[in-house]
Amino acid sequence: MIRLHHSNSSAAMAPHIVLEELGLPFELVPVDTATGAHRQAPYLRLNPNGVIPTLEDGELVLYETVAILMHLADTHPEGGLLPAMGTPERAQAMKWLIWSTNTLQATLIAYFYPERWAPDHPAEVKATVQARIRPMLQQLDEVLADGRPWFMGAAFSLVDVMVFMLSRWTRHFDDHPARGFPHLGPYLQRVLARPAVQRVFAREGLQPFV
Ligand SMILES: N[C@@H](CCC(=O)N[C@@H](CS)C(=O)NCC(=O)O)C(=O)O
Repeated sequence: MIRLHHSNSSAAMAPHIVLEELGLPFELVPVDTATGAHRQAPYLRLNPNGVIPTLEDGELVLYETVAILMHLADTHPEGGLLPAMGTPERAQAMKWLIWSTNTLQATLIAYFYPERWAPDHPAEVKATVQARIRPMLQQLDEVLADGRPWFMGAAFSLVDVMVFMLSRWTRHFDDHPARGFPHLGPYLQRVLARPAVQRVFAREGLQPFV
């Protein structure tokens, strides 16, 4: 049985969506961040970074959201969540997955923990993050401008899961949340409408708001 160490409305949303998209049996293991469970020894033994998510799949213990997504897609190729190995489409999907986590997600994290960057200036950190995120959202919007249904084209993929989750993290931005971009906004509604995403929102107790 696959076990996903999870908290609601966190980066665990991405593997949660993928598990639902693939229709796999899995167990959600709640990690209570309010009490700091992610920084205590039992969880740190699984993930020494003390961040969520972590996946257990048999003997395999895996952290890093995108690595978890790729593992699930690779072990369930029938789900078609990644293009075939060795193709230009696969290379582009890898590019976007890596960009999503090492550029978009890494920048967004400072918005949620601004005191870690400048303890005395959290408002300035949040403002800086929002300014830096804006061209990244613009970059996503430009890809979608040709009217493609999903980010990589005709097929829904792991890239959609990351773009959707991280776009949602901008929902409380002061001026330019992702949903306000002309192509990104309707696209996010398409992802939100997927039955697997709806099940995740219901289970995590989230409002249908991106
Ligand atoms: N690069 C990691 C980042 C994960 C991450 O930052 N998770 C957040 C939740 S969205 C977390 O656990 N934060 C708790 C903390 O930093 O104290 C990944 O993608 O798995």
